[in-house]
Amino acid sequence: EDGYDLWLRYKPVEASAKGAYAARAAAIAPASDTPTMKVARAELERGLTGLVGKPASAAAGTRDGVILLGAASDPAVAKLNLPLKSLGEDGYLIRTLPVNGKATTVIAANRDIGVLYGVFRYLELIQTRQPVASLDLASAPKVKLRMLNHWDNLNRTVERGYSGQSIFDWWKLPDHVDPRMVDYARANASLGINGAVLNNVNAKADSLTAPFIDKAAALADTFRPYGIKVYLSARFSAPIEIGGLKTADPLDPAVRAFWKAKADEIYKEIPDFGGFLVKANSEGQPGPQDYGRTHVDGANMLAQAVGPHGGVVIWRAFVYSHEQPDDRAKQGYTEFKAFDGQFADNVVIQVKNGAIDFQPREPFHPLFGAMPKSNIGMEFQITKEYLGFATHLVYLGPLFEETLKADTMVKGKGSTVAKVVDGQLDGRKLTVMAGVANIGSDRNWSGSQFDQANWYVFGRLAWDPEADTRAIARDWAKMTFTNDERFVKPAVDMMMGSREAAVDYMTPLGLHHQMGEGHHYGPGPWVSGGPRADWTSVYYAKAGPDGIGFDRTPTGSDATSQYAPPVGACFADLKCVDEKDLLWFHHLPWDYRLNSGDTLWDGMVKHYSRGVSYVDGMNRTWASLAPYVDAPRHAEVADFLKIQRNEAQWWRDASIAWFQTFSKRPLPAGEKPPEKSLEYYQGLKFRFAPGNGL
Ligand code: BDP
Repeated sequence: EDGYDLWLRYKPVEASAKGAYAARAAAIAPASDTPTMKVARAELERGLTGLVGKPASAAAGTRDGVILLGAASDPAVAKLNLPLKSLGEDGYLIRTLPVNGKATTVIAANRDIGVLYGVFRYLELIQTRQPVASLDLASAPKVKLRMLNHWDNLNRTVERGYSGQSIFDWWKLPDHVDPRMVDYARANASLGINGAVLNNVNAKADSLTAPFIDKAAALADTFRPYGIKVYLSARFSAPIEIGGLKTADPLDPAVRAFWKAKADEIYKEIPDFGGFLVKANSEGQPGPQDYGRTHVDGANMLAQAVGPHGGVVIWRAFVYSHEQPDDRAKQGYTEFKAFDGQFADNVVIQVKNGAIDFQPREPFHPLFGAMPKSNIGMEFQITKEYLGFATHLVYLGPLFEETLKADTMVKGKGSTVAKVVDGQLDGRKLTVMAGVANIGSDRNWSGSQFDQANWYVFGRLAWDPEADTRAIARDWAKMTFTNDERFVKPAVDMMMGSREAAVDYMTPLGLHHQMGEGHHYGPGPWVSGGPRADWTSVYYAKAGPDGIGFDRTPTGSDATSQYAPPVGACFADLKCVDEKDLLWFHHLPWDYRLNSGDTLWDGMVKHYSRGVSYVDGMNRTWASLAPYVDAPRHAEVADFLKIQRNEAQWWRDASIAWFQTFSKRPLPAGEKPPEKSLEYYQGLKFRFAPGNGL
């Protein structure tokens, strides 16, 4: 196996359990023949054939063990009077009931797509060896738009991509659609993902020209039966670059006409086009501020163009100004908060989970909960730009869950980020959860076997932001490897601690942005200079003889005041702030006492070492799991864990060597000195690292 089949392997169930499943899944009765019902039926047949044996075709009620697939409007389902209403557009119900006295399983939904989601769930039940003899379950997604954002360039390079080339082959499209596109759609549909932005947020206007629209349309046609809409990142200056205009000013009538005509042109080719994703006035991208206009002017202009077609505009809040303010972490909030209530109904503001940039750990972004009159979407990064790329085993479930469970307190206790994102808190309907994809042309899709789990957990959380990420990891491990508990338990334990380990060996105790320059590979706590202070490591660590950490309390940048008062006050208070966020919010002396009784310096060193030890433990665990995993996948993971072990050590040693020049303290007893000199680590260059600009 090479990982291509992801969690949809459908390997045979053990002989002892097979009979019971086969009896319940002996035949399939699709209630209609729409494109989505066809793929639902095909998936069920494929899954059952692999798991328990090829099912027959039979109408419901003619024999025991028929699985009836249908939407509310299909007569075979309608006459069963099932409680489908509360399932909404995408939910499903799976129920065992007698039809003409014959044991039947119904997978029903309001729309065909819900039936497909139900089919995947049914297969998952068998894949994870749960009973199916007497089912009564229903599930509906809490978030409306569950999207992947591909940072894929039109030349097939992928920004921050660690798994090969872009899977979108613009050269051969639209005449040839790679069969892989179907597997991509199946995998996403199995999680309920229903949107894909095809191109990088650092967009080229070319993606909006007629040939590229044709190509996107071919993908849209392929994805449609799987319920996946395509979206495009729109370059704000496209009216100049491809429209022959002199300006992209959103209040200019010719510019507005350009976007309206462009939207009309796209919808002619792709009638269910999702809409535009926009990165504006951020990191050099063009935007409305270039013309003295605002985010509202820009977003609402585009919203007006796609609105009549049912499209949305997803406008990113990842902005920080060119004026280089005192604290980059404050910029998103500063630029957006005041606009609450002014964005059009079909605009969503997409906010990264934290206020800086997808660091191994960040406190939740202060915009969550701060704009109740706007649609606020979540942007997570699945690709591990700051968490060791594809070769570090880091399960992101706990990172996502930590953010989603964080309490904004804006409406009292329990005002979690999850409730902002799923719209519950402010009664919002247009909700978004986006993940920056880790998918590429590698056979294993995600660059490593375990990075598939990050795609998987993102999708499951987009469906239910309050889901438990350990349970999700268990499902994933069972489907991807084996149900043998002797594998599942240790593998999942290892996954669950892996993110904390990365935090420990990279940026413990609230440190952040300490990585290598440009490519972001490896440690670079000494990075300084360059065009912007807030692209350097020294700006964020603020290490000096007096101590370390970024003071974001009222005595410092006062970023804490962007949170609801009880939250901000807690972050600013050394007695209340969680130690995991300590140096994010506080600048503290090297001999500050941690909860453990250690000094800050000693505690930091121990965290780095703890991270390295955890990776040692993962290496041992994985070695012991060899009997349960096929050789090729076991070997790949083992190789990567060795890389991770060496790089964790490198992170520890380089960081300690650097920070010791300020702390001027010895290492705590029993701690080994860095293997090499600071100059050695500082001298390392990585021309081969992805993203190095070669
Ligand atoms: C940062 C990446 C950069 C992206 C940017 C973004 O380093 O490549 O373009 O975020 O989100 O994480 O726009």
